[in-house]
Amino acid sequence: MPELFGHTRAHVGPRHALITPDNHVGSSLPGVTGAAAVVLVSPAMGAKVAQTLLTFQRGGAAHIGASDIQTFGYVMGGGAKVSVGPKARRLGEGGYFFAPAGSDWSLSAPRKGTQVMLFQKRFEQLPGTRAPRALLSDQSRVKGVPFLGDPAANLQVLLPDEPGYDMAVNIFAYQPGGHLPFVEVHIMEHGLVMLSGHGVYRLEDSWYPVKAGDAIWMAPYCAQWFVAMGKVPARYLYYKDVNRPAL
Ligand code: UGY
Ligand code: MN
Repeated sequence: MPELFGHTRAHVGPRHALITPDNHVGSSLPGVTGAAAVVLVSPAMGAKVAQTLLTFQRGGAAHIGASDIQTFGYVMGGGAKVSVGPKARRLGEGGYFFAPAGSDWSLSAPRKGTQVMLFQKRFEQLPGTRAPRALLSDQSRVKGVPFLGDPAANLQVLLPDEPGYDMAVNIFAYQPGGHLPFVEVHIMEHGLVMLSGHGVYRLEDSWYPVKAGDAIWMAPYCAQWFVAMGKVPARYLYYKDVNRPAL
């Protein structure tokens, strides 16, 4: 149901934020052409991660040079050819890529309307660990596991679980009524997008009804809890920073 004019479900606070598709305003991103770029989460709101939704027209493209920024991209819909360094592959909906720091990446030949969600973080190297590597894959190749033994909350870990990686990106899928087992409070930051379904997200002391397309930022130590509601499963894709000492 459309919201009454002058109203929004969006909330941007110092420790968490909710941005809904009704709020989107595009900006231009260096290296990206023929696409709308909506920066949903960024250091401008206090985050250490940037989460950006790219929506490509036919003929659009991205060419991003190597730097100390690493990029994870997930195809929310449509499809395109993606290259990370010398590796290249056509990715469809559910496909994803990881370009480590020091690696260029590009996207070309998108189907009209192709949507890609990016999570970008400045890499923090950990001496003595193996460097993160380029990856082009698909969520269907990643086995899910019941979260803390609960079959109603299924977790897919999309990046290698190795100490060299300082970021993780996972997919959580909940059966209707499935929920996080307890209110989490942790040092890791999250950027998140609802992929499908509905639910209620608790962020600090507020409860938000959420649905597909909504994006959420949770600062470190933001109290968080989710329950899937409605008649269909709810799924979300989320980022977190991992494997680095607090000091
Ligand atoms: O990995 C996590 O911290 C995850 N359980 N958090 C969340 O889904 N809000
Ligand atoms: Mn969490």
